[in-house]
Amino acid sequence: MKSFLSFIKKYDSIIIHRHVNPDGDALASQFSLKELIKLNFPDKKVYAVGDECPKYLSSIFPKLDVINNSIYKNSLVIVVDTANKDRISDDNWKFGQFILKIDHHVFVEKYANLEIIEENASSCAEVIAKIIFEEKKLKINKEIAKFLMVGIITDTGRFLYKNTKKDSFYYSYKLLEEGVNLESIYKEIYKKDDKMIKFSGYIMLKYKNKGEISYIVLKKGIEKKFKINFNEATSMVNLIFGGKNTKYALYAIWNSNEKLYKISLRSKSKPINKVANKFNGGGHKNAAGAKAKNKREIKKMIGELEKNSES
Ligand SMILES: [Mn+2]
Repeated sequence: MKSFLSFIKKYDSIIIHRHVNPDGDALASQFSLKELIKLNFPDKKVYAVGDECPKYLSSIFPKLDVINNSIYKNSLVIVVDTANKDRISDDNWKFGQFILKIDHHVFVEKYANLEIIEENASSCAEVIAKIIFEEKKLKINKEIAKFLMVGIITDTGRFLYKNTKKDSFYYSYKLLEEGVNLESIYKEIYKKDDKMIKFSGYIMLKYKNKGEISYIVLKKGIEKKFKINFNEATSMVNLIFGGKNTKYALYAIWNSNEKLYKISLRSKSKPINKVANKFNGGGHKNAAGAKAKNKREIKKMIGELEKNSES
């Protein structure tokens, strides 16, 4: 952890990246670090870059920075919440003078000069909170604490998922001590509009079961039918994961930009990240992502999950 600070001290310009299609934890990690560095080292220039923030989080996080590429060669680049380099939003990350990774995903590949990975942490925000509270000299404020809280809340599904551990509560306690208002965060994140409620209903009605697997392969262009965007239509996998006989869930949605199915996988007990690795993906033991070119590949993936469940 000491080395983390020494690198921050060394650079006047710091650019923070995270994964594509950012979730609450990716943005929380990015903006908490940005504000943390600005607060403790006011002379430094800090930027948070990447693709668009999803609508449901846009009231919580500030706007992303758009920067000139020439800044990179003298900058420290920090990549948060991203296990493999293909998932980093904005290819310019590699032009940084020094690359630092902070993550909590299962290790996939080394792409940074220095990697701080805590596989047992619920979220990348929890890793950052740990760094802050262990490094007693760092100042924190309510805004930073709020961002970190959002990261822990969203990655643990409000302290519901299996990645919720003692430390998740310990650091949440420390963050609440900074004056974070939990109720207002919940209100901001979990407000739903009617379109999303109807889309949720559709998924719950249409998903199928095969043995211990619950799955749904959404029709191409389903977003248009419900007047929602791709990001809103993605990551609804937990809706089909609750059945008492369900041990695995697979949620497939067509990504028309990449021309492939984006798959979310969940497992209640046995690890599925190895299955995800076979299909161009990766992630955690119980929650992972993968890709498939067509329905035939999705069938194969379901076959692999069945094998996994027998082994
Ligand atoms: Mn995360």
